[in-house]
Amino acid sequence: MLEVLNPQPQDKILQLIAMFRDDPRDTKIDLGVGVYKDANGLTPVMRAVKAAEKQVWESQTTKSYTGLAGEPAYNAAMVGMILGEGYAERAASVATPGGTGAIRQALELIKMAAPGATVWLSNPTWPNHPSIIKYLGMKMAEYRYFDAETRGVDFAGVLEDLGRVAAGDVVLLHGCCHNPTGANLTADQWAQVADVLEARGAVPFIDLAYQGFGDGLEEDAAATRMIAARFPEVLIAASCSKNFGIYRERTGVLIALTDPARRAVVQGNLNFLNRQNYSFPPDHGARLVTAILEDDALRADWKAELEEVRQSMLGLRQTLAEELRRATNSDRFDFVAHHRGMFSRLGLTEAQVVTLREDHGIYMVGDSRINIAGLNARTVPILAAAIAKVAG
Ligand code: PLP
Ligand code: TYF
Repeated sequence: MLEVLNPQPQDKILQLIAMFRDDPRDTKIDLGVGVYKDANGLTPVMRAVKAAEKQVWESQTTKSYTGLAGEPAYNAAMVGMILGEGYAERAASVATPGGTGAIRQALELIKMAAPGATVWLSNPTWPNHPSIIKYLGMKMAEYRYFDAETRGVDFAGVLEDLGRVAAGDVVLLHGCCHNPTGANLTADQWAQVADVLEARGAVPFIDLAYQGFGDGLEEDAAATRMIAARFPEVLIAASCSKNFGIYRERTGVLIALTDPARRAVVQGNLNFLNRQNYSFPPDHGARLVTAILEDDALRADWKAELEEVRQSMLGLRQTLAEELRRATNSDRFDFVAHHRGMFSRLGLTEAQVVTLREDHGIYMVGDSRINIAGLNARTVPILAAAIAKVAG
């Protein structure tokens, strides 16, 4: 049986981890995979997460199964964090293994409900989006998103392409902190996108993996909240990997907003999908998140630490843009300071990315996406000088 299997393409982002590890140079710099790192290059367990783990360890009396949808308290806390108050009647939700699990379950739900629908993806997008859609045998299309010249959003392209979406198609939008570009829609542009989707009769599907990493916890949910308020049906796949720093706990949620009259059936279908794929979702990370969001002191401390993380990335963006100005004697990399989230796509060629890796030991994704959090005060000028040398 297994002899018929062919090798599968590897994830280019994850491949970089091994390449970096195997590079013997101690000057090497890792700007690859999207994991937050502090000034010492560490990905610490957040203070509130540690405290919540202690609480859980002390108070947990059983590890028996939870519900198929996960703990109701987790789902409610996540709906509250993402959407605010007022969605209990409209929101069906399931805990999932990470944001990826939520995306996968959302796509399976779409496949069950609308097998002929096309899922529209931004060009570019996170590579796992097209990969999972292809694996599920679903139809997909792309809308223009990134302007290679300005390194901002090609908004005319976005509107033109979304203007071709058919009624019932699904449009996947990054709720904030676009991966891989770092270029994001303004509030006004979001409203225009909503107008187009509404006019076309499309269903918005929001991937929210970086809430709190862009402009702030509330600010990063604003677009999702606007969409939730305007559309009768919305899918939201959210991840706690980054904003709670619990990557390996696999903690996410899928929220399906629907008419209150259909909520119970939609909820039943989400439970069904969990059961088909893995029965009960992981609980440990979800339990920590619930403990933090439900406790005023823990929540305040978590928010404070998340804000420190966000500010440190903003500071790095600012100094990198300044160093690049100096090193290239131009303002053409100023966009780095305007991007938001962990990533910026620099707009370098693949050959330049290879040169940075081979000659300078600087590792970034092949499309020239850098993880801002991989930098620190010492390495920012090194990166700027190397970019100036390679692309100046
Ligand atoms: N969506 C995007 C755009 C991402 O960058 C990520 C990666 O972290 C995810 C979803 C899901 O992440 P995870 O499955 O680790 O929660
Ligand atoms: O884009 C990133 O770097 C993160 C982490 O298969 C990631 O989203 C990358 C690849 C992958 C899973 C997570």
